[in-house]
Amino acid sequence: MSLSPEQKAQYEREGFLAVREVLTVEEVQAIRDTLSTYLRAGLDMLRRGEVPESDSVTYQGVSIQLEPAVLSGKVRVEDPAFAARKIWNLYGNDELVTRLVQDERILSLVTSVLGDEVWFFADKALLKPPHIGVEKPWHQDIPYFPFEPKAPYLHVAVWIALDDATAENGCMQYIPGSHLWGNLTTETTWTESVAHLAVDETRIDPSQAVLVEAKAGDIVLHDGMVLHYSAPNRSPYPRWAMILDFISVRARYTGEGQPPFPRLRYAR
Ligand SMILES: O=C(O)CCC(=O)C(=O)O
Repeated sequence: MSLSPEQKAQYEREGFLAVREVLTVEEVQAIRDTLSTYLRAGLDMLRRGEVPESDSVTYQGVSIQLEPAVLSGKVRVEDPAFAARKIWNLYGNDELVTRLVQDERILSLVTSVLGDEVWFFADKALLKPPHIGVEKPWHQDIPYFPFEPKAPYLHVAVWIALDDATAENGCMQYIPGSHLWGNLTTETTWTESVAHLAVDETRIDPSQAVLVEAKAGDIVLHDGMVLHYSAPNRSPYPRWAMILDFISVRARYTGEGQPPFPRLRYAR
């Protein structure tokens, strides 16, 4: 499943690329079931009408962040699987996601854009539940992470659609070519209880944004410097996506000591 020369050139020019039908319906369902199991167990208190004091809880090493409307008590959700904004840190805690990170199809896509050797350093699923899913403001990814330089072609996010993602339920939006504009990250902003690293929005013309609708099982690759955004979900449909973050071993780790991440290769 490596990229064709045309796909690679498109990715390098635009900073993102949709690759269709990578995971099967059954594989997507298995990931959704796994996430639902953690969400239902980790947020079980919601069924008793109790809301955690802090915006995040940890269950079996997996972290879960509530949607602001649930945390504030404004909205009560029957099924805890549709109460969270984000669930992360599954790699190493959950067998299915740990295998997914090492999946040949995914490593092949990642190494076609980053080169043969990479670190896998983060997983997260962003869940945008029906009606209450908040927006993710315009941002670049690398400024969030302990790597230098903040430059293109080092980090790739593998964004896996676990539902059909549409304009209505908050699909991804990108400004083509913006991965070449430098580091525009300026300050921390908030969507109620959720913090974000925001960019200088005077540099963004949202009419230039390309909306990338995706079917469940499609993958969208994006560069760590490309400007991207997703709208709030006001629709009755969930928009779950799993995101796996990889970085080239050419990047410099700025945390303490050696990078504590698995170093992965794809044998072509
Ligand atoms: O899935 C989303 O809505 C946003 C994802 C995102 O911003 C990211 O992967 O950096």
